[in-house]
Amino acid sequence: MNLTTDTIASHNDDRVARHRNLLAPWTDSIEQTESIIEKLMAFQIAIPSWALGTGGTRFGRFPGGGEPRSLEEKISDVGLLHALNRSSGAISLHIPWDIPQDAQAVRQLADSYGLAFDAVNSNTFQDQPDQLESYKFGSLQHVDRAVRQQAIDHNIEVIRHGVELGSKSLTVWLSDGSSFPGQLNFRKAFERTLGGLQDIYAALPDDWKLFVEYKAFEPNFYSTTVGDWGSSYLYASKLGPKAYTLVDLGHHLPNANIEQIVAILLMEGKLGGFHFNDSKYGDDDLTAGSIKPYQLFLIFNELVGGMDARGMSHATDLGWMIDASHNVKDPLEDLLQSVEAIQLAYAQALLVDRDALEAARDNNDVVQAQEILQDAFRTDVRPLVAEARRRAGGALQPLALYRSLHIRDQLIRERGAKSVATGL
Ligand code: LRH
Ligand code: MN
Ligand code: MN
Repeated sequence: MNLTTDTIASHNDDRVARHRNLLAPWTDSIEQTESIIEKLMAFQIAIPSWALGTGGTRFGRFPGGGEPRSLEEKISDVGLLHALNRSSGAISLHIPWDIPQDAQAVRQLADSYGLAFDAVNSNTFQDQPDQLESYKFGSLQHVDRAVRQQAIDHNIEVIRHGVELGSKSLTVWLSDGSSFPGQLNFRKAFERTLGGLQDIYAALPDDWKLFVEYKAFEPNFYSTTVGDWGSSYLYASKLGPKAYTLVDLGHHLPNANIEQIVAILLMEGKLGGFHFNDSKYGDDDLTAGSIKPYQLFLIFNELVGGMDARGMSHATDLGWMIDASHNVKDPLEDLLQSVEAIQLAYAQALLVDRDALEAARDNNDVVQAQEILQDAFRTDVRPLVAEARRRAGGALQPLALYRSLHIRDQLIRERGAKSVATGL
């Protein structure tokens, strides 16, 4: 599906007068406004290849039709999102759900849409039909050396695919853990897992990063071997300077203070990237910002403050990615919503008066500190995000344009009503 610049221009022409009215109050503080718009234009959020189909739950799946049937069609879907919002300029692959047959051709295709390849992800949480050993009792933690070696070899194979595509990082999420007390020797499981990660780390190219993603629960419900940011940090520290912690917002125990975790990891130079989503109960993988938008803002507040303090670039120094699932929504619509929610939180965090906030903190002025944050959070920054999109060549209202063009109907006609994308 290709979206022409003319289509976007005519959509914008119809809306630009109203948009300019909404933007008018922002011209009073022109320097700050321009600086925020520039930062938003540079900010890209990677789309996971496995979020382009309807995910479903373990109880059922209700495919909406027109789902991508191949890696090429997944790239085309992300290309479409990027054409609409100019902020989804990367795709993250999950191997073996996505195996590039001809890496050069796949790379060229992505390039034609202006897409880069973000982190590649390994999968040792499912058994594949042709595999010798089973991951039923874990992968890198497994008591059997042969299982561990199979998982190590798989990760090295994933790095190889990533190198061919121009990716620069590997995300390792392990479902390893135990379901019942007594099942596992925690210390031995940790040591075996560390040994496996060390072998994978040794295979990383010099300019690559390894992201260790943690998760407190599921599919094991008693213990997880990389269960929290503390253990991920420990693995990353023991591995070396190319290893970092990856924070998936849905992987914490209820009410965890994620913004504090982010602040500390960033301070230690060990925050590598994000999987953005939202949740009410567990790893619900809902649209970013749909349940706890204030939390998303508070996380961005730490990111902006912490990254600026370390002189890091918001555009390049962290891996920003969505990790969501869609049971009842059109995946492409949901992804447009998530990207916008992330940009809004970022823009609001850029509004925070950091000097005033520090002064309030130093004076123990709790009320003022809270007011400063809430003032930024309650500001409607939608015109800024829309303006950044317009200047970058995107649509003022991506979702409205997507709907008015009946893109899902077109995809169903092209790919069929029963196409099902690979993924969870
Ligand atoms: C695990 C997870 C991890 C996987 C993805 C499919 O819950 O967040 O990032 O790779 O889901
Ligand atoms: Mn994740
Ligand atoms: Mn998850």
